[in-house]
Amino acid sequence: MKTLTTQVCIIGAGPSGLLLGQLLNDIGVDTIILERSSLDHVLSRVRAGVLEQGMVALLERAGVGERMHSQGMVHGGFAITHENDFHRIDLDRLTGGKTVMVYGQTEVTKDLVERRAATGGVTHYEASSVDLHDFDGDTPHVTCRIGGEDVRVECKYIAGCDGFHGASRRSVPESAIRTFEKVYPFGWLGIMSDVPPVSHELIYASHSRGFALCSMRSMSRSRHYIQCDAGDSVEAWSDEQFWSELRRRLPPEIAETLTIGPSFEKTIAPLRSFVAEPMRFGNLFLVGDAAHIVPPTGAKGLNLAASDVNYLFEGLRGYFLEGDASLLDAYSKRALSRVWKAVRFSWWMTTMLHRFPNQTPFEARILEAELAYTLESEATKAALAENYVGLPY
Ligand code: RFL
Ligand code: PHB
Repeated sequence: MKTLTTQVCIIGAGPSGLLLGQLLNDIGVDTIILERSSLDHVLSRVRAGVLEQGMVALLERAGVGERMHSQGMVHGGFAITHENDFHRIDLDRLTGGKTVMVYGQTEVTKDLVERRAATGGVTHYEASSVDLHDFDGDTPHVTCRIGGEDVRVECKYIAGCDGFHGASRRSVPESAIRTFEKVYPFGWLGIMSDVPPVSHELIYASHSRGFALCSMRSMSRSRHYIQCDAGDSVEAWSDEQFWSELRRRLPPEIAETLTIGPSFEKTIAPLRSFVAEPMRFGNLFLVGDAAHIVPPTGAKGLNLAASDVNYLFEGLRGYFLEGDASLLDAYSKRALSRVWKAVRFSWWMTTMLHRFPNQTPFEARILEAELAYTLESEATKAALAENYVGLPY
């Protein structure tokens, strides 16, 4: 068995693990990242696209702002359509000058991977059988297999950044953890295609046939989603069927200008809300999707991962650089307070914009009134905008 030693062992090289690793690296705190998949696989995943200003600031601080600022797109608003009506949410005006950055998670990950390599950070890809030990005691360590060799990583703290299906949360005894979950009775079928986006801003479409979203990665690459049945399979949807269904959910004047083309990625994501409490167990901290999941409607998952990283980074910096553990002790409370507000916002957007099977006529009318009121009132639009650009850290 080979033994490695570090200050913080990070499980998972997704955006949470890489961002935390870089921020710590830059202040001289030593980290080792253990990632189950290959680097190629990590860089091939297509996920989020909308970054809040808090996350943009953290990425700048981690030294990866340059490509984001040159290739990402600053959006001062987005649209919500309701059947054939079009409403613009002017984020800039409603929030007093705040905006979001449209820049793909895949690109964020790539920038962080490159920066870690350039600054000498250690990441072990294809680390299998990752197992966490004694995080409640004095000798926290992680064991795994890397390149056919058994490895033991000894550390002071473990950061569980290994996503919803990772090993970290599962290694906590059930009696020590409380979970909250809501599974929505539909999914999102998403495609990526090299066609220009239908509009220069995102369009969230609420329609009697179901929800749809027109998003983008650049002015020549578009990302579209449609609400689909929970049990649907990707094979059941040809590109033609996808585009035709999307068109039907958009107001005609928008549908007419939609450019279609072959998809080069097509996946179905289930929609769920999930929170695990607390987010700290002794010397183990859960971060990002390892601790919570939100449905993508509010564009909050990746951004929540970033705010967790911010709180944990502040705590670890206090401990390692100043010998002060107070912010580390406050991690779970600070993170969860922001997490629940984003869980609420994501649930609200999802409920208001989707069609639910088995909805009673009463519930359907209430949700119609909710959407109509939200789009009519300056006060509710301001609340929507404030949450969409991201609550303060
Ligand atoms: P990740 O990205 O899942 O990374 C976890 C990493 O851990 C590795 N891993 C392990 N490593 C070692 N040992 C194990 N046992 C391991 N088990 C797993 C995995 O291989 C992986 O590399 O979690 P992280 O870093 O917390 O990041 C979270 C975000 O990825 C996620 O919240 C967002 O993608 C959610 N999301 C969106 N968030 C937004 O803020 N804005 C959006 O617009 C947005 N759109 C989306 C989304 C998620 C989607 N899907 C597919 C779920 C759109 C979609 C379709
Ligand atoms: C995306 O571009 O993938 C995206 C954008 C906004 C969302 C969800 C996903 O709310």
